[in-house]
Amino acid sequence: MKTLSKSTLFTLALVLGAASAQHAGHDGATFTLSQQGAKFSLQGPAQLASGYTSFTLKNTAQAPFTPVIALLKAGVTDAQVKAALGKLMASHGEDMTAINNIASFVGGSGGVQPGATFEFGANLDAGKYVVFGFGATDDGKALYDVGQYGTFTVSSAKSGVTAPKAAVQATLQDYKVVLPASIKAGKLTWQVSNKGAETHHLMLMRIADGKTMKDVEAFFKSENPEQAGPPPFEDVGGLETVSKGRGAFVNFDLKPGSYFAACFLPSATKHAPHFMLGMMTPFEVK
Ligand SMILES: [Cu+2]
Repeated sequence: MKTLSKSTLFTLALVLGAASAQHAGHDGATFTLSQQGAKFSLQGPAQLASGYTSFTLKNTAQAPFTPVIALLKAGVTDAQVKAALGKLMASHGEDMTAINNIASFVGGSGGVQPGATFEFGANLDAGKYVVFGFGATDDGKALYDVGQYGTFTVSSAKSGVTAPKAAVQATLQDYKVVLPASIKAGKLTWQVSNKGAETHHLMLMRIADGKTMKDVEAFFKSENPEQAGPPPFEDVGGLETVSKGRGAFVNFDLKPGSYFAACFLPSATKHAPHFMLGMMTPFEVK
């Protein structure tokens, strides 16, 4: 009998693993980013059911992955999406008008490190969706032009999956983040709802021990934050880009301490990031 090579066995294990996951009634959708040299590839299901879906965004590439998922308005083409994203990049991320006109953001992550995975869930309407990495390579190529771009369709058939019960409600408004003043430590499911008119995200920052919200404000108000020393806070996770009327579920595992929740997305009309307009709310984890 011919011996199977190691790589054949590995491939076989992947195929069997995928099959058993499907047969076990796996109800989520996994999108995996891989990399070969300067080219990326984004693999995932072509079709999903509508209703609640949990997404797993997996980074097997060597660079951080910033995946975002959006529902396209009927008839919008990939070329139109890329043109709108091009305008957003040309404005250094400040003008979301073109992309907001054709797409409704469902959620995503601001940074999945190599080898890491990000999970979130959302209610999906039927339609055509895009999933893409936002940003540029070191030599200035848009990530969606080097393979970090994919599409999938959501049918009108229902997934039948119910959304998880959230322990924390966080509401995004123009321009306010509303959430409980005190949250229990440990892994909790958060429901993030965008009740504003603009596109928002939710970023969670832990304030350094011994520092306060006053230090955070002073840091942001300093003339040159890059030279003001290390920030008095650290990024502990978040949920990327959710359009008006949408919401998502995400788990955060926070240790005790002082935190703030903020939105750093830009207001094109007010020429300021949302946190400068009030979307920055302190909270305690106990
Ligand atoms: Cu915002």
